[in-house]
Amino acid sequence: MKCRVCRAPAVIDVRRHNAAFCPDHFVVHCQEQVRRAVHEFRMLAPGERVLVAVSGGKDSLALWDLLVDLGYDADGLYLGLGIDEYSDESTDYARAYANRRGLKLHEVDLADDFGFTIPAAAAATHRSPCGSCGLSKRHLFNSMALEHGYDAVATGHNLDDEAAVLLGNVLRWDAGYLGRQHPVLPAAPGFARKVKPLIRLGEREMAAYCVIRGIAYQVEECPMAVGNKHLGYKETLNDLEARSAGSKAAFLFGFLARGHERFAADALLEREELGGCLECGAPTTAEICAFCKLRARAS
Ligand code: Q46
Ligand code: ZN
Ligand code: ZN
Repeated sequence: MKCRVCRAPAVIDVRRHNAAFCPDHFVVHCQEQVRRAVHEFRMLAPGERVLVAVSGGKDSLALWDLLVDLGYDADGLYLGLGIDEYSDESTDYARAYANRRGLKLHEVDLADDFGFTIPAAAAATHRSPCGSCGLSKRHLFNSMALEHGYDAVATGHNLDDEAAVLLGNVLRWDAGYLGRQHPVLPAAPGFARKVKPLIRLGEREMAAYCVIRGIAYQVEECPMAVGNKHLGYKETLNDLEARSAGSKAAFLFGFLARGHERFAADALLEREELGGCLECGAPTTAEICAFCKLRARAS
């Protein structure tokens, strides 16, 4: 296996591109893919300030690294979820990376700042922890971005994540979610722009990127993910990909090119019916937003 660019021994092959790379050219390949995604979907303009949602895992740290190296003004935000040692370790990885590169990391802690943890929220609501977790992340990344004047929030969702979410949405034909599933959600009153610059890179590529760049990250899966449907969708797509390289990317990018716009109106309608939460001001269809309700129940 030789590097496609320089013919030196390759350390990773990317089957869907029919290519292999040496360490240096693999890093260039990842940068190229992010540059292309940002450009193609008009995620960020030069000079804009980005808030990167950092979890301490490979995707978000690789994303931060790539954006900074591509010249973006990118700070991080770490959200402490209170999931035992998993969260403690994840905090350490996020801080260590920020320190090493001299980058600014904002930190918000659910327990210290809002009086609850994700396990407590799951117990109080009798629902899956991931529901409360996703809700809290969306709410707090958005409110921090607005409060600190960032132009966009960037998340580390990669090709595998987005294809798995798409499969779940298609299996239920959830029109609202399909309309919102896009690598860029534009800003609107009460909403910061949301972007997903890793959409052209797979999970395996992000792990390799971190190893090559010497970025230490949380390798453990979140203990609350067990039995999560999302993991099953990923496995199914990996089976398809093993039989036919490129099917995952074809599924996702085909939807974005030819399917998404058919659902976009459903998602826009939902946004128009929103007022401000009486407690925190966030956009909501009710008097009190879902995050403030969760906080009241769980704390
Ligand atoms: S962190 Fe949160 Fe994930 Fe853990 S509780 Fe579920 S959603 S699995 S990305
Ligand atoms: Zn090379
Ligand atoms: Zn609220």
